[in-house]
Amino acid sequence: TDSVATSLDISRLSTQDADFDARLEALLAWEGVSDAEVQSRVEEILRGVRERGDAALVEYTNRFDRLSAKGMDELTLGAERLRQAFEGLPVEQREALAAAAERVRVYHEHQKPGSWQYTESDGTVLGQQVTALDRAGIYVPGGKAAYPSSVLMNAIPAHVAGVREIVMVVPTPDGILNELVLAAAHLAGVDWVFTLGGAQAVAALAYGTETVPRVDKIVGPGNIYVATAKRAVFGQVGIDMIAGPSEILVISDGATDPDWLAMDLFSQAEHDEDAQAIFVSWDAEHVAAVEEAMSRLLPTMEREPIIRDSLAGRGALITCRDRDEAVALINRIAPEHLELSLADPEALLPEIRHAGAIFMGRYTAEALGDYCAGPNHVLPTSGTARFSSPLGVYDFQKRSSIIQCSADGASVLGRTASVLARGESLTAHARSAEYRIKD
Ligand code: HSO
Ligand code: ZN
Repeated sequence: TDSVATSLDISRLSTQDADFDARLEALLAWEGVSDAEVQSRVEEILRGVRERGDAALVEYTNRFDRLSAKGMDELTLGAERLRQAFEGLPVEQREALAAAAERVRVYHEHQKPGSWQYTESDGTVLGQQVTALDRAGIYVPGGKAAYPSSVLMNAIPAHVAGVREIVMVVPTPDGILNELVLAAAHLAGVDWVFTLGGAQAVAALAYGTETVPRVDKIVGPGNIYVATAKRAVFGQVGIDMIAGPSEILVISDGATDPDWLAMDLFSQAEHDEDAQAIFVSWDAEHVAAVEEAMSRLLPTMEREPIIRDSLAGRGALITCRDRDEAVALINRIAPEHLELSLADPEALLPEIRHAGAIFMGRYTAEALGDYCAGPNHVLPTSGTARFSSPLGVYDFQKRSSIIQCSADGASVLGRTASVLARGESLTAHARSAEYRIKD
């Protein structure tokens, strides 16, 4: 079996190795690409759409997606067309999509924060009012990364948040429409779809054109042109995180079927060559068994070349000393997806401080969460789980503070405000407060 074991190209690490830290850091390193050439092309496209609106949109789209549209009407799909896409699906797909959408909706309903207020003894009321964005824009990539599940994950939280209008853009290179993507848009409550992509689609959402309504926030993944354009329009509009490649970290206690674990690792690796799959266990024989399963199963995979590149480039099998070392590794890596393939994941949970989504126990494959468990699959990547959270209802809402002073309250606050205002030499502030002081 020696030749089988060595046929898998993947980093093998042990926390005992002298060079462990350096090798782990090298594996985790991810440079968000920033390219001057791309930057200047994106700026030109943004300017074109800002200055010439629909005409520029049609022109860029015809050029980049090889279309021959004469106007924006040919690049616009309304609610009726989305409904048709849904109704045209084979019943099995229709039901699966609807089941997933419903579970995602119910989960996100739980996230809805309430407005709150409290009344002080003098009658002054203080509080916070939560409101939804008026309009959200969702970018859906075309081609091999056009995931209907991602349409649900981006649009449903917006819908649950109470966003009034949801606008989606999706490129259709060579005019090819993805009916599943349109059906998902229908289920998720999308109002309009424009078949636009790239920086021109981001520009349309950010600035608005004669046809495309200007949105308040743009979410959704995209290629380097889309990411660069989103960064450039940030400030004009809100944006979500700029996602890096997808990652999974699987921890096992030695009792999970190695074939299951191998396939869980492959399920992330198959997303793209830059995706990262890492396996950790304190049971060295188990690590070897997972490696054997990976070698044996890899040739059976449809996306074998992608998985192979991903594992060779950024994958790792790590043997550690014990559970405590495994927990320290988790918190250091701050993975996007964490699988705790253990008998007692609850025991570990309180110690997990940084992870986008935590999959508890042997039965909870990440794939279930990717599609239909309910939580969002748009998660912080590249260690950003240290400071950010899954996409959620809260990303489509904002808060206003509420202050309502009673006459007595204004009199008491007036004294404090007056002193501070005079300290800042702002006498209009001071006098405005002083008018309300009762003597
Ligand atoms: N694992 C991906 C989401 C996805 N998986 C979509 C399948 N389709 C990023 O979290
Ligand atoms: Zn996935």
